[in-house]
Amino acid sequence: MQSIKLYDLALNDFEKKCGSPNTLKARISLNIKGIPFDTVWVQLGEIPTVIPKLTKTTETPTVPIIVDTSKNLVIQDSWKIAQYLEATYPDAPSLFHGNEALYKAAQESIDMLSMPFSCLVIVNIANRIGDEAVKNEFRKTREAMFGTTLENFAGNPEDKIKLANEVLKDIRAKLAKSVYLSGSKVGWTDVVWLSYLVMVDVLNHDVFQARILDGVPGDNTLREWYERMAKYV
Ligand SMILES: N[C@@H](CCC(=O)N[C@@H](CS)C(=O)NCC(=O)O)C(=O)O
Repeated sequence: MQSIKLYDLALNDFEKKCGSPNTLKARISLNIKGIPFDTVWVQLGEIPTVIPKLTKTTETPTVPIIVDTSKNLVIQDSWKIAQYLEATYPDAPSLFHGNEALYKAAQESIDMLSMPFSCLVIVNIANRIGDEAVKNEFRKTREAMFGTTLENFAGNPEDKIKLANEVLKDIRAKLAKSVYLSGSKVGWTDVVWLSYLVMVDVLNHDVFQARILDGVPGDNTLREWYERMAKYV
């Protein structure tokens, strides 16, 4: 049993595969740092009861959280988890390479570019997020947030694949020149992009493999990086 526990989002029928970009950020960060941990899988419907018991705050309950039992510490939010790991394990491979502000800004830009990737998975998430009551609640809250049905929000998959590949042009160009998106060493930009791409791989596997990873004939830069990063997922 490890002293660090990562609370991650369970999806129906996925046999302990993580498909949430937020929890993936925490998972990949722990793995880059080489910190052993146990995963506690939580259903979406359990988050409001399980998480506040641990965080003991009034903050809206979400995953990921990590619990460090050796220090009696609970940290909520993927960014705060990365900051905690960076500060607590300075000798392990770095996530921010001394420039946290730059990486925070990079994440904000990537989050804004992530829409076509989310569109490619939203209906699949809605169908796998828990029992019927949880699925209905997920659909209701998201449709209220988007102001339309999930299917309308998802739109035409061909359009979203095209948009996703447009967005990835810069990423491919960067990877043609450097081993990692963060430069010569792996870092937070790799963590964030990998999290979004693994989400699509887990939730829309065939489209991801054939149309995104191999989306540009003759260009293997993205696939080679993705395979290089697989050990951190
Ligand atoms: N800013 C947070 C966002 C976390 C978040 O929204 N997590 C989702 C799962 S991906 C969640 O727990 N949602 C709870 C709910 O919708 O009730 C982070 O980066 O950790």
